[in-house]
Amino acid sequence: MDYHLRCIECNKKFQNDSLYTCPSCGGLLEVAVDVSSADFKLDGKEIRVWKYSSLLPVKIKPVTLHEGGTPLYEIVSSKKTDLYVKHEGLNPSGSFKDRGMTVGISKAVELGKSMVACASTGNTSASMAMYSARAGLKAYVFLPSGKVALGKLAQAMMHGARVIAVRGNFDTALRIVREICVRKDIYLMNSVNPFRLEGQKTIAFEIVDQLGYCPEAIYVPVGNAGNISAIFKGFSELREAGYTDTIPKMIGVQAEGANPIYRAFSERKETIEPVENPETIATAIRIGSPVNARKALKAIYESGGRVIQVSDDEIVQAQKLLAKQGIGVEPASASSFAGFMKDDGEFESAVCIATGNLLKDPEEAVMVSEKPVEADPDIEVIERLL
Ligand code: AN7
Repeated sequence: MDYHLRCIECNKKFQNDSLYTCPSCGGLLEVAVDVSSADFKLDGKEIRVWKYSSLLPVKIKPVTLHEGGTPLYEIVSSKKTDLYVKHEGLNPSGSFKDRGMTVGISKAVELGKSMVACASTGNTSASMAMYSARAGLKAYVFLPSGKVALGKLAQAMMHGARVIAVRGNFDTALRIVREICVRKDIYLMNSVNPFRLEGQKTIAFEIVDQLGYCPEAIYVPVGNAGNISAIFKGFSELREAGYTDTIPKMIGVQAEGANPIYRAFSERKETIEPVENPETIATAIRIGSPVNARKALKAIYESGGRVIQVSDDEIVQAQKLLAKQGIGVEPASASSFAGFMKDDGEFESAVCIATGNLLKDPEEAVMVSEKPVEADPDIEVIERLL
């Protein structure tokens, strides 16, 4: 498949896969793929990331842990919409990041890199640690100290990454890792890396593959804003290749305490003002200065979508409602459903992306759930407790 990197700001084209941003204007790059190469059928069969390899810009045998192919659950809601939840928490490391990582780590190997790094609110680091272990690469992870959910930290540590807890928030950690990657020739795996987003666009491919049609709206939790950009790109490619006629409205959902994209959208702006001290129970999206803001805002405007903000309370309520239907997700992942519940958009069909697994943040789950009842091992006493 033919592809090149293209700057989303100045439109310049590049054939050098090692770039992250435009050498001439500093803009974000995207992978422009030749969609006429697409040779998969959206027939609902054998769904996983590498089913769509004809549109994935990797030239070697990929590093894979069998990612993608996540279930699309029909769920009951109070609205008239045919509603589905795509449970990305059922990927190998428990989040959607694995889709990007299988492509990103394969690209690292293809480029001959031996070291990779990322700043992370947790899930990127867990996924990167896992895929680097698989590929035999050295992994360096930069986390906002004390602000990463336990399950994610455990994964990064167990899979052998070198973990550095930076005294600062995610935005600070990202600034540092970007500089370190340049100094030390380490390959950067954050979503400023355009190849990561290529993997994540397969969420769009899978939705149409599973549903057999293109839904009217997609609700996506937004933190660093890579995923919503990637999903929009996926739908755009499907339309360009003739698989669908329409593109869903991309509806971004942010936490009230970390809402720079919401604010920009409310004023119909193309760029964001960073939120200085982002705060939310959904630590995964506790991000004040999203790198992919420009891509995400384009996706939202071009698709006729919008941005909704939700409170921590609304996030927890949504998490509990999903849990009641057998779908266990971490707080950030529930924000998409919280946004749907709050929205007055009357769609015939919609998909909420649940981005990460309940087990990622066990401390939050314990904190917001009914506590276990302690009891002596006495049948009569225990019977009365039921
Ligand atoms: C569960 O792991 O940024 O808008 O460093 O873990 O593409 O950033 C995680 C983000 C949503 C937001 N849901 O996605 C990281 C990180 C979950 C997440 C998001 C994240 P983007």
